[in-house]
Amino acid sequence: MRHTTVLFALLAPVCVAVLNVPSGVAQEVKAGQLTIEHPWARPTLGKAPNSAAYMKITNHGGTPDKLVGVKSDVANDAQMHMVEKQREVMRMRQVKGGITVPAKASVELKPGGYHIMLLDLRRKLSKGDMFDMTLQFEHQGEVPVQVKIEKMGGMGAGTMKHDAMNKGAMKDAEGHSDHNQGGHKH
Ligand SMILES: [Cu+2]
Repeated sequence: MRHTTVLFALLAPVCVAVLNVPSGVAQEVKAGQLTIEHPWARPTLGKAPNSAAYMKITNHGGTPDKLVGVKSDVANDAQMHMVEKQREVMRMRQVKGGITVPAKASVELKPGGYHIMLLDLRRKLSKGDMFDMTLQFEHQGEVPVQVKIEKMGGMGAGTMKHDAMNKGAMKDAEGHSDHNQGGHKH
């Protein structure tokens, strides 16, 4: 896939330039055949230990890629999560094996669906601030993005019982209820 390498080389400087846009401008990061749009996370309430990050990932290429990992200095652990309906209750679970972005398609991480759970935060997340996050894709490799901390609009999370998790699935159930309530209170 020689042309892909060349394309990436051409896009790399653009990527750096995009990362330097002033805060307040919606972020869009290009990396190879992928575009990452509007990475954002919820501010923490009080001493809430966790938060969640969202974004839209578009794959312009002819082959699928997969988000297989996430890292950020802002949290001791970052996991991919999915919200799903089980017996009329919305629950979330960790996504094992990654989130596939099909060829010529987009996957949106948004409240009520896929999200990146930021666990055991090292600092408070305040509205208007930004932090760095590194996305790890199966084919594209590492893609750094800057995540803007924003309050969520009316996106329907009020219908969700996000804290009703499978017992023992994770050690952060408390934090999840904070994360959940954050969506309701805003
Ligand atoms: Cu979650």
